[in-house]
Amino acid sequence: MEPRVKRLFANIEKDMDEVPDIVVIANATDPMLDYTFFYVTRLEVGRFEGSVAVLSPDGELHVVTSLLEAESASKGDFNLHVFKTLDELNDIMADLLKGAKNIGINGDELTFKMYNFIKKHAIDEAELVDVSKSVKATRMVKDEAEISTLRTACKIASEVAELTIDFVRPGIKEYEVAAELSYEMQKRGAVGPSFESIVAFGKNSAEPHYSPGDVTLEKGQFVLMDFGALYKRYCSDITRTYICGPISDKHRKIYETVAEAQRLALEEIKVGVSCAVPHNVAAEYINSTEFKDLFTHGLGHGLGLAVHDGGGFNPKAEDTIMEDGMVFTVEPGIYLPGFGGVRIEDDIVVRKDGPELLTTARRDIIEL
Ligand SMILES: [Mn+2]
Repeated sequence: MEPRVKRLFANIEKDMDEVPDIVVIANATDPMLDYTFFYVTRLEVGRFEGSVAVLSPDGELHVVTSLLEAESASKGDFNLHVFKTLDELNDIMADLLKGAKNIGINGDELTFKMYNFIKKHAIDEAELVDVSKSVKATRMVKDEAEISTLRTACKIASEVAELTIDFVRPGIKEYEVAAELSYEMQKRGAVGPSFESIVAFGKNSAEPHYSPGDVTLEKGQFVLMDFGALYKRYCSDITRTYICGPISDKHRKIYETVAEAQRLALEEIKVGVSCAVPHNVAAEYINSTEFKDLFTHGLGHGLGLAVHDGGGFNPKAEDTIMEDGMVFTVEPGIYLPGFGGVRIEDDIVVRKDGPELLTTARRDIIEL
């Protein structure tokens, strides 16, 4: 019995009129993998392309995979079906889908090819129904095992963020810093970065999704680094903005405004509060300053197996109410085109009385 499967069906029961007989989660080819597969199987190692998980309301879990992944899959606690030939795969699928008239699928993360694969093996009268809303709600609330893994991913990123204070100096290039971030995270146990690192100097820091280039750091520039560690499939996501001195009044004002917006937003994070509130509080504060309209994105996003793991802090999230164990980023920013930008990003767990900070790197204004 897998408690995560039970939780998914409990959410389906709340969200839908009819509970499907089974839910089928299917991976296509990397990167078109449904991370829900790894959520329910808890498998930390292996790629599992073309693998399938079949979930039942009683919490039972079946996994179908090829011989290539048999060794990795044997570490899991579920009913394992390994196929060697296509005929064997067809037989296993027909057997697992036998009698299911109503089959739940994760429409948000299922490719058309795998949809047809499920349909091909289902009985003729079977109906495929989208349960992605319930999948998202389930994965949004992390259990303590997930939070513990996220804590390690965040610790690695935090240590590396503080390390950059020692080696980022005028003359270094953006891509050199990006390489150091990856190297230092992997030296601390990460399997790699959780996404392509952003390292932006000077005016480049005004582009929220900039890619590091052949750009040399000069005095009087912002140094914005947005990166994260991938650890046991879980992602951290941190942003620190330092200033290659001297710090001007303008640098200081932007930095302190973003820091205050983040502080105000963090005060609004607790169980029972709407996910729109922290964003609105941060945005209203920034809009009350000379930097009006320069905070151009949502305050944060869900974090877990994916860097954007469903849900977030933004004006449209009004109907999502914070629950204990939800994990989000909190990342206000101000972007001045042609000059530069500041973003400060931390990862938090929603708790009853306030946020639990997972990232711990220094957040005060730092001159390099
Ligand atoms: Mn982020």
